[in-house]
Amino acid sequence: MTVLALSGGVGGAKLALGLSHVVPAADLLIVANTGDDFDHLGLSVSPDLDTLMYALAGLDNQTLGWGRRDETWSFMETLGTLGGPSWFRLGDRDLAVHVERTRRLRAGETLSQVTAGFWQALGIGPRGIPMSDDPVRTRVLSETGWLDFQDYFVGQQCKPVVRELAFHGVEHARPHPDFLAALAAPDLEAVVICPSNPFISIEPILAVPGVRDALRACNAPIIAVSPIIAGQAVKGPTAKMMQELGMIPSSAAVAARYGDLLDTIILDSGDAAEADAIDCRVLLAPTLMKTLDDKIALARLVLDAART
Ligand code: FO1
Repeated sequence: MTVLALSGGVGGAKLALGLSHVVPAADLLIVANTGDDFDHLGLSVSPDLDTLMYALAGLDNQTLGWGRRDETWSFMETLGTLGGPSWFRLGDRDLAVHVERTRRLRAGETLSQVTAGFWQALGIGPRGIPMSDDPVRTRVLSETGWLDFQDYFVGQQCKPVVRELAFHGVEHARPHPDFLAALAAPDLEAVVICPSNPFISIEPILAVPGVRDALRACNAPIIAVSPIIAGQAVKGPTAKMMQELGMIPSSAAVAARYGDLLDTIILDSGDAAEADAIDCRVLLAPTLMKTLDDKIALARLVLDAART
C-alpha cells in the first residue's frame, strides 16, 4: 500500500512510527511541517523534521517530546555561563544535527537533500521530506503584536493569546516535487493527516500553493486522526489555541477545520458523542499512543479505513 503522511512533531511522529511498522519502507512518504524552523545561534533548526527523524530512528527523547534520548547538556551549561541565550535548549548530541545541517545548507544542499542524507545515515527506511525546500516561517499574532513561532512556543511557553496565525513566505514556497508526485501517483492508496496541531503543524503544509488542489485531485482517501481527546490535546497548545481562535476544543472542530478535504476522521473511542456533528465518515479507535503497540494498532486501523 502506498501511503503519504502529513505530520508535525510529537503526535504526528508517533503515528508515523506506527505506519513505518506496517507499510513497506519504499511505500511510505512522510511530509513534514517546516513552519517551526528557525535560525538560532547561527544554526538552521528544523524541529518537526528532527522529531520525526529521532522517532523513526528510535533515538527520540520521550520525556521531553523533542530532541534526542541519552542527551547531555554541556554546551547549554557553558553557553549559559558565558551569558549566551539559554531559552531554547540544544542538547550536545542534537547540536551536531544543527551544525551539520547548517554546514550542508551553506554548501548548497537543499533541506530535503540534507534530510535524506541524515535519514540514510541513521538507517531510517521510509522517506521524509520537508513540505517545501523554500523557507516558510509560522508567526503568531497575540495581543502584543506578531511573534516568531519559537518565541511564542518556547520563549513564552504558548502563554500569549493567539489571535491569528500567518505563514511568512508561504506564497513564494513551492511544494516539494516528490510531495506533488506522490499525490498524483495512480497507486497512492491513502493520505494520512497525523494527529498533529491543525493550526501550526498541518495548515502550514496545506498553505503551500498547490497543495490543497493536489489533495482534492488525488484519488486516494484522506484520513485524519484527531489530536484531541475528551476536549484536550495529548500534548501542546492545540486545545488552548482552539479556544482563543473562537472554537470549542473538540474533534468536531478539527474535522470542520479540514472541511471537505477529509474522507474520514478517526476520533478517540471516548468521543463517540461528537460523531453526529461531523460531516465526513467517522471511525472510533483508541487514539492515545503510549506504547509502540498502540502506534502500530492505530496505523493498522488507519490503513484498514483507507481500504474500505
Ligand atoms: N521545545 C521546548 O519546549 N523547549 C526547548 O528548549 C526546545 C528545544 C528544541 C531544540 C531542538 C528541537 O528540534 C526542538 C526543540 N523544542 C523545544 C521543541 C520545539 O520547539 C517544538 O516542540 C516544536 O517546534 C513544536 O512542534
